[in-house]
Amino acid sequence: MIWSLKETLDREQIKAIQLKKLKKTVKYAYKKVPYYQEKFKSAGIHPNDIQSLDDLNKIPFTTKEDLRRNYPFGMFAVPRKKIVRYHASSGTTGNPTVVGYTRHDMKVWRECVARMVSMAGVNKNDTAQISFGYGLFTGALGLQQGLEKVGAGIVPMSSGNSKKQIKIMKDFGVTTLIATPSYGLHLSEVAKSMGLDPKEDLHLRNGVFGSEASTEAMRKKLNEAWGMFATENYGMSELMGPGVSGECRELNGMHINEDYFIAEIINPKTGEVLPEGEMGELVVTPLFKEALPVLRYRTKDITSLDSSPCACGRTTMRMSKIGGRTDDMLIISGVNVFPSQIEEILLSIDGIGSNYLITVDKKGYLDKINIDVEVIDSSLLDSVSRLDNLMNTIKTQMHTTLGIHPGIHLVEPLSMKRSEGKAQRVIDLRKDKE
Ligand code: DLL
Repeated sequence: MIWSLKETLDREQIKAIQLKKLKKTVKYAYKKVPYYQEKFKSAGIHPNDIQSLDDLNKIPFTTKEDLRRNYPFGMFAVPRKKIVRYHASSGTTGNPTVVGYTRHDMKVWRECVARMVSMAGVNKNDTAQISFGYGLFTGALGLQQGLEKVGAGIVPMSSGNSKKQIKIMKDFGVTTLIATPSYGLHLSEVAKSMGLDPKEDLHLRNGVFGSEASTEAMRKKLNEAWGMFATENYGMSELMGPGVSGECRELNGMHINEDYFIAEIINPKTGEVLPEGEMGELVVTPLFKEALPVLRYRTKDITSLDSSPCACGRTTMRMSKIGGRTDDMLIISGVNVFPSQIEEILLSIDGIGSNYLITVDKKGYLDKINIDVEVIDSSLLDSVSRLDNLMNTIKTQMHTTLGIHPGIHLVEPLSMKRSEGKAQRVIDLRKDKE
Protein backbone atom coordinates (compact mmCIF):
# COMPACT_ATOMS: atom_id res chain seq x y z
CA MET A 1 0.00 0.00 0.00
CA ILE A 2 1.17 3.54 -0.77
CA TRP A 3 0.86 5.40 2.53
CA SER A 4 1.21 8.97 1.26
CA LEU A 5 0.53 10.75 -2.02
CA LYS A 6 3.85 12.54 -1.43
CA GLU A 7 5.47 9.30 -2.60
CA THR A 8 3.88 9.59 -6.04
CA LEU A 9 4.46 13.23 -7.06
CA ASP A 10 6.09 13.85 -10.39
CA ARG A 11 9.81 14.55 -10.29
CA GLU A 12 9.42 18.29 -10.88
CA GLN A 13 6.99 18.57 -7.98
CA ILE A 14 9.39 16.67 -5.72
CA LYS A 15 12.23 18.98 -6.70
CA ALA A 16 10.10 22.08 -6.04
CA ILE A 17 9.28 20.81 -2.54
CA GLN A 18 12.93 20.01 -1.92
CA LEU A 19 14.11 23.46 -2.99
CA LYS A 20 11.57 25.25 -0.83
CA LYS A 21 12.45 23.16 2.22
CA LEU A 22 16.18 23.34 1.52
CA LYS A 23 16.19 27.16 1.58
CA LYS A 24 14.29 27.11 4.86
CA THR A 25 16.54 24.43 6.39
CA VAL A 26 19.75 26.25 5.44
CA LYS A 27 18.52 29.54 6.90
CA TYR A 28 17.38 27.76 10.05
CA ALA A 29 20.67 25.90 10.60
CA TYR A 30 22.63 29.12 9.99
CA LYS A 31 20.53 31.14 12.40
CA LYS A 32 20.34 28.59 15.20
CA VAL A 33 23.63 26.67 15.17
CA PRO A 34 26.89 28.63 15.70
CA TYR A 35 28.79 25.74 14.09
CA TYR A 36 27.05 26.44 10.76
CA GLN A 37 27.57 30.21 11.01
CA GLU A 38 31.30 29.63 11.34
CA LYS A 39 31.33 26.98 8.65
CA PHE A 40 29.47 29.21 6.18
CA LYS A 41 31.74 32.15 6.95
CA SER A 42 34.90 30.18 6.38
CA ALA A 43 33.47 28.80 3.12
CA GLY A 44 32.58 32.37 2.07
CA ILE A 45 28.88 31.63 1.59
CA HIS A 46 25.58 32.89 2.96
CA PRO A 47 22.17 31.12 3.11
CA ASN A 48 20.92 33.53 0.43
CA ASP A 49 23.39 31.93 -2.00
CA ILE A 50 21.23 28.80 -2.04
CA GLN A 51 18.74 29.52 -4.81
CA SER A 52 18.60 26.21 -6.66
CA LEU A 53 19.11 22.53 -5.85
CA ASP A 54 22.45 22.72 -7.68
CA ASP A 55 23.59 25.34 -5.17
CA LEU A 56 23.56 22.61 -2.53
CA ASN A 57 27.11 21.69 -3.45
CA LYS A 58 28.33 25.12 -2.27
CA ILE A 59 27.62 23.98 1.29
CA PRO A 60 30.48 22.23 3.12
CA PHE A 61 29.89 18.65 4.33
CA THR A 62 29.02 17.72 7.90
CA THR A 63 30.59 14.59 9.41
CA LYS A 64 30.24 12.34 12.43
CA GLU A 65 33.45 13.89 13.73
CA ASP A 66 31.76 17.33 13.74
CA LEU A 67 28.97 15.95 15.91
CA ARG A 68 31.45 14.25 18.20
CA ARG A 69 33.49 17.39 18.65
CA ASN A 70 30.32 19.14 19.74
CA TYR A 71 29.29 16.34 22.12
CA PRO A 72 26.69 16.09 23.51
CA PHE A 73 24.38 18.96 22.50
CA GLY A 74 26.64 21.54 20.82
CA MET A 75 24.93 21.26 17.42
CA PHE A 76 21.37 21.28 18.74
CA ALA A 77 19.27 24.13 17.36
CA VAL A 78 16.65 24.24 20.11
CA PRO A 79 16.72 24.63 23.90
CA ARG A 80 16.71 21.35 25.82
CA LYS A 81 13.12 21.85 26.97
CA LYS A 82 11.98 21.34 23.36
CA ILE A 83 13.63 17.93 23.10
CA VAL A 84 11.23 15.04 23.65
CA ARG A 85 13.55 12.13 22.75
CA TYR A 86 17.27 11.34 22.71
CA HIS A 87 19.07 8.52 20.92
CA ALA A 88 22.77 7.86 20.36
CA SER A 89 25.03 5.82 18.15
CA SER A 90 28.70 4.92 18.11
CA GLY A 91 31.35 7.56 17.62
CA THR A 92 34.73 6.68 16.18
CA THR A 93 36.25 6.74 19.65
CA GLY A 94 35.08 7.82 23.05
CA ASN A 95 31.91 9.82 22.83
CA PRO A 96 28.84 8.49 21.06
CA THR A 97 26.94 10.68 18.60
CA VAL A 98 23.91 12.08 20.39
CA VAL A 99 20.76 12.92 18.48
CA GLY A 100 17.62 14.69 19.70
CA TYR A 101 14.07 15.10 18.43
CA THR A 102 11.41 17.77 18.96
CA ARG A 103 7.71 16.90 18.79
CA HIS A 104 7.75 17.92 15.14
CA ASP A 105 10.80 15.73 14.41
CA MET A 106 9.00 12.79 16.02
CA LYS A 107 5.95 13.41 13.86
CA VAL A 108 8.02 13.30 10.68
CA TRP A 109 9.86 10.21 11.90
CA ARG A 110 6.57 8.38 12.54
CA GLU A 111 5.34 9.36 9.08
CA CYS A 112 8.50 8.14 7.34
CA VAL A 113 8.46 4.80 9.16
CA ALA A 114 4.72 4.40 8.44
CA ARG A 115 5.51 4.80 4.73
CA MET A 116 8.42 2.37 5.00
CA VAL A 117 6.49 -0.44 6.69
CA SER A 118 3.53 0.08 4.33
CA MET A 119 5.92 -0.30 1.40
CA ALA A 120 7.03 -3.59 2.94
CA GLY A 121 3.41 -4.77 2.96
CA VAL A 122 2.59 -4.29 6.66
CA ASN A 123 -0.89 -3.04 7.59
CA LYS A 124 -3.27 -2.76 10.52
CA ASN A 125 -4.12 -6.46 10.40
CA ASP A 126 -0.53 -7.38 11.23
CA THR A 127 1.03 -8.28 14.55
CA ALA A 128 4.62 -7.09 14.50
CA GLN A 129 7.34 -8.45 16.74
CA ILE A 130 10.13 -5.93 17.21
CA SER A 131 13.35 -7.84 17.78
CA PHE A 132 15.69 -4.86 17.50
CA GLY A 133 17.24 -3.84 20.82
CA TYR A 134 15.26 -1.20 22.74
CA GLY A 135 17.38 1.62 24.11
CA LEU A 136 19.57 4.37 22.70
CA PHE A 137 19.62 2.55 19.34
CA THR A 138 16.99 4.06 17.04
CA GLY A 139 15.86 0.72 15.55
CA ALA A 140 13.26 -0.53 18.00
CA LEU A 141 11.55 2.65 19.15
CA GLY A 142 11.76 4.10 15.64
CA LEU A 143 9.97 1.14 14.09
CA GLN A 144 7.47 0.99 16.93
CA GLN A 145 6.06 4.47 16.45
CA GLY A 146 5.64 4.06 12.67
CA LEU A 147 4.04 0.64 13.06
CA GLU A 148 1.64 2.09 15.60
CA LYS A 149 0.69 4.82 13.17
CA VAL A 150 -0.16 2.17 10.58
CA GLY A 151 -2.21 0.38 13.22
CA ALA A 152 -0.23 -2.86 13.51
CA GLY A 153 -0.21 -4.61 16.89
CA ILE A 154 3.24 -4.27 18.44
CA VAL A 155 5.03 -7.01 20.34
CA PRO A 156 8.04 -5.16 21.83
CA MET A 157 10.36 -8.14 22.37
CA SER A 158 13.74 -6.39 22.02
CA SER A 159 16.69 -8.57 20.98
CA GLY A 160 18.02 -11.76 22.61
CA ASN A 161 16.24 -14.51 24.55
CA SER A 162 15.62 -16.30 21.27
CA LYS A 163 13.57 -19.27 22.51
CA LYS A 164 11.16 -16.92 24.21
CA GLN A 165 10.99 -14.90 20.97
CA ILE A 166 9.81 -18.04 19.16
CA LYS A 167 7.30 -18.97 21.86
CA ILE A 168 5.73 -15.49 21.82
CA MET A 169 5.79 -15.41 18.01
CA LYS A 170 3.85 -18.67 17.96
CA ASP A 171 1.44 -17.97 20.82
CA PHE A 172 0.63 -14.41 19.65
CA GLY A 173 0.28 -15.36 15.98
CA VAL A 174 2.93 -12.82 14.94
CA THR A 175 2.81 -11.99 11.19
CA THR A 176 5.69 -9.50 10.86
CA LEU A 177 9.25 -9.73 12.10
CA ILE A 178 11.29 -6.56 12.61
CA ALA A 179 14.99 -7.37 13.06
CA THR A 180 18.43 -7.40 11.56
CA PRO A 181 18.54 -9.96 8.72
CA SER A 182 21.13 -12.04 10.57
CA TYR A 183 18.95 -12.23 13.66
CA GLY A 184 15.95 -13.11 11.49
CA LEU A 185 17.86 -16.08 10.12
CA HIS A 186 19.14 -17.08 13.54
CA LEU A 187 15.57 -17.11 14.87
CA SER A 188 14.55 -19.52 12.10
CA GLU A 189 17.28 -21.91 13.27
CA VAL A 190 16.17 -21.56 16.87
CA ALA A 191 12.59 -22.38 15.85
CA LYS A 192 13.84 -25.53 14.09
CA SER A 193 15.91 -26.52 17.15
CA MET A 194 12.70 -26.29 19.17
CA GLY A 195 11.12 -28.87 16.88
CA LEU A 196 9.04 -26.33 14.96
CA ASP A 197 8.73 -25.85 11.23
CA PRO A 198 8.97 -22.05 10.87
CA LYS A 199 6.86 -22.15 7.70
CA GLU A 200 4.09 -24.37 9.04
CA ASP A 201 3.97 -23.69 12.76
CA LEU A 202 4.61 -19.94 12.71
CA HIS A 203 2.81 -17.33 10.64
CA LEU A 204 5.27 -14.69 9.54
CA ARG A 205 4.31 -13.13 6.22
CA ASN A 206 6.52 -10.01 6.26
CA GLY A 207 10.07 -9.41 7.34
CA VAL A 208 11.13 -5.78 7.75
CA PHE A 209 14.89 -5.95 7.99
CA GLY A 210 17.65 -3.39 8.18
CA SER A 211 20.46 -1.77 10.10
CA GLU A 212 23.15 -4.01 8.59
CA ALA A 213 24.14 -5.11 5.12
CA SER A 214 22.52 -8.23 3.70
CA THR A 215 22.81 -10.04 0.41
CA GLU A 216 20.21 -11.38 -2.01
CA ALA A 217 21.28 -14.85 -0.86
CA MET A 218 20.27 -13.93 2.69
CA ARG A 219 16.92 -12.61 1.50
CA LYS A 220 16.30 -15.89 -0.30
CA LYS A 221 17.15 -17.87 2.82
CA LEU A 222 14.87 -15.69 4.96
CA ASN A 223 11.98 -16.06 2.52
CA GLU A 224 12.45 -19.80 2.23
CA ALA A 225 12.93 -20.44 5.93
CA TRP A 226 9.90 -18.45 7.09
CA GLY A 227 7.71 -18.41 4.00
CA MET A 228 7.81 -14.62 4.26
CA PHE A 229 8.43 -11.60 2.04
CA ALA A 230 11.60 -9.90 3.26
CA THR A 231 12.39 -6.25 2.56
CA GLU A 232 15.47 -4.23 3.32
CA ASN A 233 15.44 -0.80 4.92
CA TYR A 234 18.02 1.89 5.50
CA GLY A 235 18.47 4.61 8.05
CA MET A 236 20.91 6.33 10.31
CA SER A 237 20.57 7.97 13.72
CA GLU A 238 22.12 11.27 12.63
CA LEU A 239 19.57 11.60 9.80
CA MET A 240 16.53 10.25 11.67
CA GLY A 241 16.95 6.52 12.41
CA PRO A 242 15.02 3.94 10.34
CA GLY A 243 12.73 5.66 7.82
CA VAL A 244 15.21 7.26 5.43
CA SER A 245 14.52 4.65 2.74
CA GLY A 246 13.01 1.21 2.23
CA GLU A 247 12.16 -1.36 -0.41
CA CYS A 248 8.73 -1.75 -1.91
CA ARG A 249 7.46 -5.16 -3.03
CA GLU A 250 9.07 -4.67 -6.46
CA LEU A 251 12.50 -4.95 -4.77
CA ASN A 252 13.99 -2.35 -7.08
CA GLY A 253 16.14 -0.55 -4.54
CA MET A 254 15.17 1.46 -1.45
CA HIS A 255 12.77 4.38 -2.03
CA ILE A 256 14.03 7.53 -0.32
CA ASN A 257 11.49 9.77 1.43
CA GLU A 258 12.51 12.61 -0.82
CA ASP A 259 10.15 15.24 0.53
CA TYR A 260 12.16 14.94 3.76
CA PHE A 261 15.66 14.14 2.50
CA ILE A 262 17.91 15.22 -0.37
CA ALA A 263 20.34 12.46 -1.36
CA GLU A 264 23.58 13.02 -3.27
CA ILE A 265 26.38 10.65 -4.24
CA ILE A 266 29.95 11.90 -4.04
CA ASN A 267 33.37 10.62 -4.84
CA PRO A 268 34.58 9.94 -1.27
CA LYS A 269 38.14 10.96 -2.12
CA THR A 270 37.47 14.27 -3.89
CA GLY A 271 34.03 15.26 -2.60
CA GLU A 272 32.87 15.77 -6.20
CA VAL A 273 29.15 15.11 -6.82
CA LEU A 274 28.66 12.11 -9.11
CA PRO A 275 25.93 11.64 -11.72
CA GLU A 276 22.90 9.47 -11.08
CA GLY A 277 23.73 5.77 -11.37
CA GLU A 278 27.33 5.97 -10.23
CA MET A 279 28.44 4.28 -7.02
CA GLY A 280 29.89 6.54 -4.36
CA GLU A 281 29.36 7.84 -0.85
CA LEU A 282 25.83 8.78 0.13
CA VAL A 283 25.47 12.35 1.42
CA VAL A 284 22.10 13.31 2.87
CA THR A 285 20.49 16.61 3.82
CA PRO A 286 17.38 16.15 5.99
CA LEU A 287 14.78 18.84 5.25
CA PHE A 288 12.67 18.81 8.39
CA LYS A 289 14.85 18.69 11.46
CA GLU A 290 14.22 21.18 14.26
CA ALA A 291 16.40 19.70 16.98
CA LEU A 292 19.52 18.72 15.07
CA PRO A 293 19.67 20.09 11.54
CA VAL A 294 22.57 18.61 9.57
CA LEU A 295 23.54 19.82 6.11
CA ARG A 296 25.16 17.50 3.59
CA TYR A 297 25.85 14.74 6.10
CA ARG A 298 28.46 12.25 4.94
CA THR A 299 27.09 8.79 5.74
CA LYS A 300 30.24 6.91 4.67
CA ASP A 301 27.90 4.32 3.13
CA ILE A 302 28.51 3.36 -0.51
CA THR A 303 25.50 3.20 -2.83
CA SER A 304 24.03 4.63 -6.06
CA LEU A 305 20.79 6.45 -6.94
CA ASP A 306 18.09 5.70 -9.51
CA SER A 307 15.10 7.91 -10.32
CA SER A 308 13.66 5.76 -13.13
CA PRO A 309 9.97 4.80 -12.71
CA CYS A 310 9.16 1.92 -10.37
CA ALA A 311 6.26 -0.43 -11.09
CA CYS A 312 4.89 0.16 -7.58
CA GLY A 313 3.76 3.65 -8.61
CA ARG A 314 6.09 5.55 -6.30
CA THR A 315 8.16 8.20 -8.04
CA THR A 316 10.79 8.69 -5.37
CA MET A 317 14.48 8.10 -6.00
CA ARG A 318 15.79 4.68 -5.01
CA MET A 319 19.17 3.79 -3.55
CA SER A 320 20.86 0.48 -4.22
CA LYS A 321 21.98 -1.95 -1.51
CA ILE A 322 24.79 -0.56 0.60
CA GLY A 323 27.94 -1.89 -1.03
CA GLY A 324 30.30 -1.13 1.84
CA ARG A 325 31.63 1.79 3.85
CA THR A 326 34.38 4.30 3.29
CA ASP A 327 35.61 3.93 6.86
CA ASP A 328 36.43 0.91 9.00
CA MET A 329 33.20 0.80 10.99
CA LEU A 330 32.19 -2.79 11.72
CA ILE A 331 28.56 -3.73 12.10
CA ILE A 332 28.29 -6.67 14.51
CA SER A 333 24.71 -7.96 14.58
CA GLY A 334 23.46 -4.43 13.94
CA VAL A 335 25.71 -2.81 16.56
CA ASN A 336 28.13 -0.25 15.09
CA VAL A 337 31.67 -0.62 16.38
CA PHE A 338 34.89 1.07 15.34
CA PRO A 339 38.16 -0.84 15.84
CA SER A 340 39.50 2.32 17.50
CA GLN A 341 36.85 2.02 20.23
CA ILE A 342 37.99 -1.53 20.95
CA GLU A 343 41.59 -0.36 21.05
CA GLU A 344 40.74 2.46 23.42
CA ILE A 345 39.19 0.02 25.89
CA LEU A 346 42.03 -2.49 25.63
CA LEU A 347 44.71 0.12 26.19
CA SER A 348 42.94 1.49 29.26
CA ILE A 349 43.19 -1.87 31.04
CA ASP A 350 46.29 -2.63 33.14
CA GLY A 351 48.30 -5.64 32.04
CA ILE A 352 47.35 -5.44 28.35
CA GLY A 353 49.99 -4.78 25.71
CA SER A 354 49.43 -2.75 22.57
CA ASN A 355 49.10 -5.67 20.17
CA TYR A 356 45.74 -7.12 19.35
CA LEU A 357 43.81 -8.65 16.48
CA ILE A 358 40.05 -8.46 15.99
CA THR A 359 38.50 -11.33 14.03
CA VAL A 360 34.87 -11.09 12.91
CA ASP A 361 33.19 -14.22 11.66
CA LYS A 362 29.82 -15.86 11.45
CA LYS A 363 28.62 -18.63 13.76
CA GLY A 364 25.52 -19.98 12.09
CA TYR A 365 23.81 -16.76 11.04
CA LEU A 366 25.08 -14.65 13.91
CA ASP A 367 28.12 -12.41 13.86
CA LYS A 368 30.86 -13.48 16.21
CA ILE A 369 33.75 -11.29 17.28
CA ASN A 370 36.99 -12.56 18.80
CA ILE A 371 39.89 -10.53 20.07
CA ASP A 372 43.41 -11.88 20.53
CA VAL A 373 45.37 -9.69 22.92
CA GLU A 374 48.95 -9.80 24.11
CA VAL A 375 49.49 -9.46 27.84
CA ILE A 376 52.48 -7.47 29.13
CA ASP A 377 53.65 -9.97 31.74
CA SER A 378 53.77 -13.66 30.75
CA SER A 379 53.56 -14.84 34.37
CA LEU A 380 49.93 -13.75 34.29
CA LEU A 381 49.16 -16.61 31.92
CA ASP A 382 50.21 -19.10 34.63
CA SER A 383 47.68 -17.83 37.13
CA VAL A 384 44.15 -19.01 36.37
CA SER A 385 42.57 -16.52 38.73
CA ARG A 386 44.49 -13.49 37.40
CA LEU A 387 43.76 -14.62 33.85
CA ASP A 388 40.06 -14.96 34.61
CA ASN A 389 39.98 -11.56 36.25
CA LEU A 390 41.58 -9.87 33.28
CA MET A 391 39.30 -11.62 30.79
CA ASN A 392 36.23 -10.65 32.77
CA THR A 393 37.35 -7.03 32.98
CA ILE A 394 37.81 -6.88 29.21
CA LYS A 395 34.49 -8.62 28.50
CA THR A 396 32.54 -6.43 30.92
CA GLN A 397 33.99 -3.23 29.49
CA MET A 398 33.33 -4.32 25.91
CA HIS A 399 29.75 -5.12 26.82
CA THR A 400 28.96 -2.05 28.92
CA THR A 401 30.72 0.45 26.64
CA LEU A 402 30.12 -0.98 23.18
CA GLY A 403 27.30 -3.50 23.62
CA ILE A 404 29.30 -6.39 22.14
CA HIS A 405 30.20 -9.81 23.57
CA PRO A 406 33.62 -10.71 22.15
CA GLY A 407 35.51 -13.93 22.79
CA ILE A 408 38.85 -12.94 24.38
CA HIS A 409 42.06 -14.85 23.85
CA LEU A 410 45.02 -13.66 25.94
CA VAL A 411 48.41 -14.56 24.49
CA GLU A 412 52.12 -14.34 25.44
CA PRO A 413 53.95 -11.03 25.16
CA LEU A 414 55.59 -10.57 21.73
CA SER A 415 53.87 -13.69 20.33
CA MET A 416 51.71 -11.93 17.75
CA LYS A 417 52.94 -11.26 14.26
CA ARG A 418 54.39 -7.76 13.82
CA SER A 419 53.67 -5.96 10.60
CA GLU A 420 56.23 -3.87 8.82
CA GLY A 421 53.76 -1.38 7.44
CA LYS A 422 50.28 -0.56 8.61
CA ALA A 423 49.29 -3.04 11.33
CA GLN A 424 46.44 -5.32 10.40
CA ARG A 425 44.04 -5.04 13.30
CA VAL A 426 40.89 -6.52 11.80
CA ILE A 427 40.14 -9.69 9.86
CA ASP A 428 36.57 -9.89 8.61
CA LEU A 429 35.87 -13.46 7.53
CA ARG A 430 32.15 -12.79 6.97
CA LYS A 431 32.80 -11.52 3.46
CA ASP A 432 34.03 -14.95 2.35
CA LYS A 433 30.82 -16.58 3.54
CA GLU A 434 28.28 -14.49 1.62
O1 DLL B 1 20.91 1.31 11.99
C1 DLL B 1 18.98 2.74 11.77
C2 DLL B 1 18.15 1.59 11.34
C3 DLL B 1 17.51 0.82 12.28
C4 DLL B 1 17.95 1.32 9.99
C5 DLL B 1 16.70 -0.22 11.88
C6 DLL B 1 17.13 0.28 9.56
C7 DLL B 1 16.51 -0.49 10.52
P1 DLL B 1 22.58 3.52 13.15
O2 DLL B 1 22.63 2.65 14.36
O3 DLL B 1 22.91 4.95 13.33
O4 DLL B 1 21.12 3.52 12.55
O5 DLL B 1 23.50 2.87 12.04
C8 DLL B 1 23.60 3.49 10.77
O6 DLL B 1 23.96 1.31 9.81
O7 DLL B 1 25.37 4.19 8.28
C9 DLL B 1 24.86 1.87 7.69
O8 DLL B 1 26.26 1.68 7.70
C10 DLL B 1 24.20 0.78 8.51
N1 DLL B 1 22.90 0.40 7.90
C11 DLL B 1 21.66 0.78 8.25
N2 DLL B 1 20.74 0.19 7.43
C12 DLL B 1 21.44 -0.57 6.54
C13 DLL B 1 21.10 -1.41 5.43
C14 DLL B 1 20.42 2.41 12.11
N3 DLL B 1 19.84 -1.64 5.05
C15 DLL B 1 24.47 2.65 9.88
N4 DLL B 1 22.12 -2.00 4.74
C16 DLL B 1 24.48 3.13 8.46
C17 DLL B 1 23.41 -1.81 5.09
C18 DLL B 1 22.82 -0.42 6.84
N5 DLL B 1 23.78 -1.04 6.13
